[in-house]
Amino acid sequence: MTSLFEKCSIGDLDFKNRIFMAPLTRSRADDATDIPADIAIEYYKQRASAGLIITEATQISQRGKGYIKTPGIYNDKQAAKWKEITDVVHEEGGKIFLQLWHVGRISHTSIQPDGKNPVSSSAVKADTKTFTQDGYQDVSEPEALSVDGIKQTIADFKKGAELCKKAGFDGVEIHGANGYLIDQFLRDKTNKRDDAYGGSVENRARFLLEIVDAVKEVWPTNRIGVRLSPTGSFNDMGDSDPLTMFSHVVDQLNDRKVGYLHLVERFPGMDVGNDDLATINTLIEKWQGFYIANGDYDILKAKDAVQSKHADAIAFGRPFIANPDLPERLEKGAELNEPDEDTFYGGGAEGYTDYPFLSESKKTEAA
Ligand code: 8OZ
Repeated sequence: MTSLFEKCSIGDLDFKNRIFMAPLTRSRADDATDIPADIAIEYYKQRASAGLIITEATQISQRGKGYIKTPGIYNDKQAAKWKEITDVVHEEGGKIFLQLWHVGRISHTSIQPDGKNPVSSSAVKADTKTFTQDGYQDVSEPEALSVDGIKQTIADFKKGAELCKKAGFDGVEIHGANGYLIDQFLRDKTNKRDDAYGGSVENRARFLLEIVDAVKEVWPTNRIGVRLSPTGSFNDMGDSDPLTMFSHVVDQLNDRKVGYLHLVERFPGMDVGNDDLATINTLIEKWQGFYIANGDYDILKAKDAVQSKHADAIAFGRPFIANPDLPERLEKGAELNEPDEDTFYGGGAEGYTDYPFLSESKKTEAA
C-alpha cells in the first residue's frame, strides 16, 4: 500500500513525500511593485520539507490583480525576488512550483491599472468582496475581454511561465479554480459569450487549453499542473452541468499529458452534496496522470486517500500555514499548531514565519 510519506515522481521530477503545500494567499507582497516580501524567503524556506510547495496565487499582469499585496510574475524584478525564494527552497532539498493567476472579475477599480474596470469572460458582476486599500469592498463591474484581449492574456500567461524559468522554479501550476478568470470562462454562470470562447463546452474550455498550449511552449508537460474546482461555488460561481463541462476539460488535459491535475474537492467549512462528490470522483477516474487532492484533508483522510489510490498526493493548506514542519509532525503523529485566521492575510512575521517547529515546541515545554 502506498503511504503518504513515500516518495513519488512526475516524469523526471521527484518528490520526497506526498504531503504537498497548497497555494495560499498570504498578502504580504509590496503593493506598489507586486514584488514578494523579503520575509517570504524565510516563510517558504521553513516549509521546504513539503514534497512540493505550490506558491500563493501570483498575478501574470497588473490586470490580473484583484486583492492588495498579492505578488506578481510579470517583470524581471519580481522574478529576481522569486529566485531568492526558489534558491533557499532548493538548498533545503525542496521543490517549488509557482501558481500562475489572473483574477478576472474578482477585482476592484482601485486595484486595476488606470482605475479601469476588471475584465472577465462576460460582463457579469460577482456577488462577492475583495481586499482593497479601503478595506473589504464589493468587487467592481467587469468588462468582457475582446478576442485581442484574450490573446494578450494568453501571452501574459506564457510570459509569466518564462519568468518562472528565470526564477528557478521546478514548474508552474495554472490556476483554473475558485472563480478566477479561467474558471469564469469555463463555467456558464459567468460565461455568456457567443463567440469561439463561449457557449459549448469546447468553446468554454478553449481559453484554458490555449493557455496550457502556450505554457507548453515554455515548460515540458510534466512540469505543468492545472488546478480546477469543478463543483466549487466560491466567488459566486456555478455551472448548469459541471460533469459534462469538466469531463471535456479532463479529456483534453489527458491528451496534452499535463503533469498533474489538482482538484479543490471541497472548501473548508462548506457542505458537499452527493452529486458534487460523484462528479469529482468521476473526473478523477477519467484523469490518467498524477492527481493532487485538496480540500479539508486531515491526516486520516489523507492517508486513506493515498492508500486507496484516490490520490497520488494531498495538498494541505491551513495545516501548512500553522505547521512549517507538517510532514515531520504527521509522520510522528505529533500535535499540530492551530492556524490563526486573523493573520492569514496581510501583516508581517506574526502568523507567517513565527509558528514553532516541533523541535522548538519541545524546547519550550522543557524550559
Ligand atoms: C483567499 C483569498 C484570496 C485569494 C484562491 C487565490 O481561492 C485564492 C484566494 C483565496 O484560489
